[in-house]
Amino acid sequence: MTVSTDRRTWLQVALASAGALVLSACDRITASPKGVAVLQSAEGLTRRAQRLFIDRRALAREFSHADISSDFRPNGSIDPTDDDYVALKTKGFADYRLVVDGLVDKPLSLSLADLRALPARTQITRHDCVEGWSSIAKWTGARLGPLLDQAKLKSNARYIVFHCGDTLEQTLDGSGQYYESIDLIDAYHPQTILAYAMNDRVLPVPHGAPLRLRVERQLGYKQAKYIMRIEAVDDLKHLGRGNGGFWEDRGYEWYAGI
Ligand SMILES: Nc1nc2c(c(=O)[nH]1)N[C@H]1C(S)=C(S)[C@@H](COP(=O)(O)O)O[C@H]1N2
Ligand SMILES: [Mo]
Repeated sequence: MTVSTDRRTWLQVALASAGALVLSACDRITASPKGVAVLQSAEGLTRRAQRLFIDRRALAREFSHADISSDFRPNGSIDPTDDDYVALKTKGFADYRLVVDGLVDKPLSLSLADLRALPARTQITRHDCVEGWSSIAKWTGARLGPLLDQAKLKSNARYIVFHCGDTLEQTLDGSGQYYESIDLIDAYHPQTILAYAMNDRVLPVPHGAPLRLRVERQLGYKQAKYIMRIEAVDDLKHLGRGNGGFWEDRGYEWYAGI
């Protein structure tokens, strides 16, 4: 998959810029038999390196108006046929409510007007899909951090789950419903927003109307569209097939950082 290639390239850059310090650490690692096993596991090394070098709180690059893509293509679900979603869409999302529940002291049920009244952020960012395409758009939405503060996360909350309105794969057990999850570092990242507008217009259905996640330090499949419910949890095992997201349940990595 292109992700791991990118990560290896990134790792080379990271190692090169970290210079002698890392090289001497690597020399020590290779000197021990256990160290060789660690180095043979590219995945293990990548994870370790990410923990060492990535500042998870750094901002994703922002672009100018001139950079906005005229051909940002919608991907995955583009017009959900699920009954509940169709009913909401038919009424122009007037009855839409975002439910915020799980490990919170104050569960919320917010209309689009409520969401628009929350602290907002606008950003022009690049969306990178693992399929190998990228597009730039301007997103406006409610910042997730202040919203979670309003719901008062309990101290044992560790992940934020996004339950979506679309079934991407028809399965008997319902595991084909799209969902995603992020940790609290990404949830409180200043560029993490629940977007209701794209390129200064109401978010269109193909791109996730009425509400989609922008979590700008992550790959495309983490950008959950058609968000119906946000749940705070301490563990991801009870959701879907237990890996924290629709694509994660089908083999993609949960931490899709870029
Ligand atoms: N609910 C939902 N969210 C989703 C998907 C989906 O199929 N359903 N596809 C994901 C993938 S793989 C990508 S690349 C982006 C596509 O966003 P776009 O349609 O705005 O281009 O949405 C992500 N979020
Ligand atoms: Mo994607």
